[in-house]
Amino acid sequence: MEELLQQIESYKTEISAFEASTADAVENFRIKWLGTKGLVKAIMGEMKNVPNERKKEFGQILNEFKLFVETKFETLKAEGETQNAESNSTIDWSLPGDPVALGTRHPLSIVRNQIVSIFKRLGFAVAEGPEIEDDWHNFGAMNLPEDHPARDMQDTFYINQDPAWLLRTHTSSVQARVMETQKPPIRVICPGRVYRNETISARAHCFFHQVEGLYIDENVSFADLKQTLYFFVQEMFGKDTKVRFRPSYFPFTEPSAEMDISCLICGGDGCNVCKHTGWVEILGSGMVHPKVLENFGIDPNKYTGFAFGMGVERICQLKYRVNDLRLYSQNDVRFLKQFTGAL
Ligand code: 2NL
Repeated sequence: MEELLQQIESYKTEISAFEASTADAVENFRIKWLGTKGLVKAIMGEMKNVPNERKKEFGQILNEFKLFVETKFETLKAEGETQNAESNSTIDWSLPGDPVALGTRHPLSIVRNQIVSIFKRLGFAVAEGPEIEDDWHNFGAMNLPEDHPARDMQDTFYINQDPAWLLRTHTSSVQARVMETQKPPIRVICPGRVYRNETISARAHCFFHQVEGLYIDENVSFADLKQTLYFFVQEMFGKDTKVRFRPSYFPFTEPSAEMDISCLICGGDGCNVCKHTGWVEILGSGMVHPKVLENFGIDPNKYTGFAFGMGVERICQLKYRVNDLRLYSQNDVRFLKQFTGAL
């Protein structure tokens, strides 16, 4: 009997000291004390062990205790509700939200997308292919002789020598796969990453990005090549940009030409970027070599075509004046977050 009274006193001390900061804590209080398996029920169950002459006295103490617990519970509940009401009223729903930081597109992606979208408007389809290639699609089909320096271990990353598996050195291998599976007329552009065995520096990297184009049909002429690339330059660099073609050599085109544009930096007056010539080279091009057409069963007497290839880094360098190729692959946020182009 005395033990029970002591127990009730210590319960009362515990309950008086109890504070709830969350609605969950209030509910846990209810379950612990007032629940069907709670401590109030449990101590009431002790009534049967109390001697008859003290039952009346003890019953009164128990009723008081129960009321004490219920009052505490109501207080806790009321406190929680006023807290809620207060915190609701302190929220200013008209305040602007926390800004979500937007990422930026990689400069090479921006420029690649611009190039691709210009050629799409001219009716070119986009084709992609594997970065790991065989010797035929990368070199053989493109009319590169067995002893061509580009085939050297010094220049190309070989995965396997014999048979040769390698990292493509240009995206022409994708056009080769297009010619393999499609009949003329063919109009494709092939954007992608290519690999060369170079020592990394500001001006060279072991991988870079290209967009190559191929157009094969009846009566495709060098004039078509010039006008198509001229249109591209005007769209890409602005209406005032001038172009010039210089004779060149590639094993896969004949004749071949490199195209220069008037220097964007100095407007042709002469600066470091154009090495004081007023012109900067932006792409290589030419009429598809008859041997290349024959390699895919396309009759060079019926069909002709032009092709071109450009480096995306080079064009990006001109548009954004990036002076070190390594910046493109270092993923330094301070560099990347400067490019806010939408494409
Ligand atoms: C350059 C030069 C060029 C091609 C790429 C090509 C593709 C086929 C057939 C013939 Cl399937 N040619 N591609 C032609 C001329 C030049 O790229 O300096 N690129 C950065």
